[in-house]
Amino acid sequence: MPLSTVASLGLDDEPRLVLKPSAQDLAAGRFFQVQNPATLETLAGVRLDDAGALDRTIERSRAAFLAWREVPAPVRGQIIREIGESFRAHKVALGRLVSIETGKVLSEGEGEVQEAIDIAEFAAGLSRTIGGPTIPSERAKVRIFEQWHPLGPIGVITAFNFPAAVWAWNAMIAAVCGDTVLWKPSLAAPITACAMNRLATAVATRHGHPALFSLVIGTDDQIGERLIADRRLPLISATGSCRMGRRVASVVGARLGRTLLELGGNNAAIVEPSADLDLALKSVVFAAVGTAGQRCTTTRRLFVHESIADDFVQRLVAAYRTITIGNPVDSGVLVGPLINRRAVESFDAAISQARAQGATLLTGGKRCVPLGTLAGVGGAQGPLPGHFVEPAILRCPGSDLPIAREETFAPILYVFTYRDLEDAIARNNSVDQGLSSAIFTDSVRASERFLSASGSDCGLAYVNLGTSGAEIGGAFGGEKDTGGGRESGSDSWKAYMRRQTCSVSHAATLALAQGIRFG
Ligand code: UN1
Repeated sequence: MPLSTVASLGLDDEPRLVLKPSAQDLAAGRFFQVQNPATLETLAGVRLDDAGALDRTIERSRAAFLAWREVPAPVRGQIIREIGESFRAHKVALGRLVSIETGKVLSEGEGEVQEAIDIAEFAAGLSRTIGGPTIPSERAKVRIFEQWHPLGPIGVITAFNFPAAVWAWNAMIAAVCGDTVLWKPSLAAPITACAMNRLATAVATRHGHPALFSLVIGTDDQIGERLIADRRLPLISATGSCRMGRRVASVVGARLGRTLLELGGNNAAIVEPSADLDLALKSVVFAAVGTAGQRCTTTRRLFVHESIADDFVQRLVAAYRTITIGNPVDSGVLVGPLINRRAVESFDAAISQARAQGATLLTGGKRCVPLGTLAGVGGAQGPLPGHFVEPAILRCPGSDLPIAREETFAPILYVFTYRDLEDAIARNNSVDQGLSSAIFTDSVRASERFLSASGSDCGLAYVNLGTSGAEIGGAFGGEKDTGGGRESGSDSWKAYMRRQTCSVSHAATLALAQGIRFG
């Protein structure tokens, strides 16, 4: 699936991309080859930045910030709204690019672009509403109020699995807040990053702000480490593994910078006997196998009440067997490939460990070679050489399985049974991560119990909806090892600004707070 299928994005003259990098450039680490994970075709070579380029980009972004912060927020909002319109105009091509680069099916690729459009609209609205409260002063003729100011150039590190939306959650909000944005995308999905950044930059440039958004592409050693250590970046927003988040937190923390972390999830769904089981089944299947299990919000653990477990699990297995695996751009395909060989190896290893720990493999769990549209040969069909696996369901004995405590970024669903809702909630909460959670029930009591202070301990809690597929309007993020950050909607904008508490007196004499008399 060549890049020419997304010609409308103008990537042909993107200076960072070459069709075929030379062997010397590859060996010297100047270029990196991006592969289509379904066909293994090389999509393009992407030029990597070195330390000097990073330094210049940060400097340019800092200088741009000094001008951008002076632009009134509602005017900034109009520019962001236009950027959203540009994403909308290119939605189909961008969605296709996300599909061919990350392996997610077309409708999910387009859905991700829709998230970027939505957050741009949200940000535009926000640009006329952000502000702080007025606080009663204990002194006469004194007014106390809070105001919010732009923070600076923001470093945004994203993962491969949402190469458009997660940047947009950060970038659109940061930009209306008056910040500039420096984006380090995953090396597994840098072409989508080039396309998104180009579209945003074209609009920003038309309005005289060519360095509002910048891109730095490189390895963690060359670029990532330098980026997080750089004091010119007051906030680093990072999405990825818990291991990566710990590193970011320690380096940025050591320089007393701010972090916004959105790390791993190990999300569970609870199916109560009172649930609408048809609805629960569909929701669990999408949340467990959508994006081939490569969302941080993927359902990885399922707790089914023992009274309905056998029947529900049987239906789940039957549903899995109807899932079409293939090239994600082909119609009818629901599950595409994993992102790379390493992901397949982690999938294999987790399945073997689960079995060694006593779980029974009910379906899937193997590598596979589906038929589909092949690389660059005009729609010819054949066996696809990419990183394909069959989504797995494992029935687990007892209440715990060590491997189920780990996040394996692949479509593996560990199924447990439970007797008491209290026990299911405790097990939902028993893992290190705390991103998303769901309960399926028609009982108000069960639902309220799940949502109460001693219920789910996750940042996201759903009732009669699966663990994935959040809308942009709410704050997105999770607790514990998920990192505690919140991005996207609600009041997440506060992370991208600095708060100033202002006290103003128009009294003729000095009055000190706390009743202090002095002289
Ligand atoms: C991610 O997997 O990093 O809630 C983000 C969801 C999507 C975002 C997932 N809106 O599944």
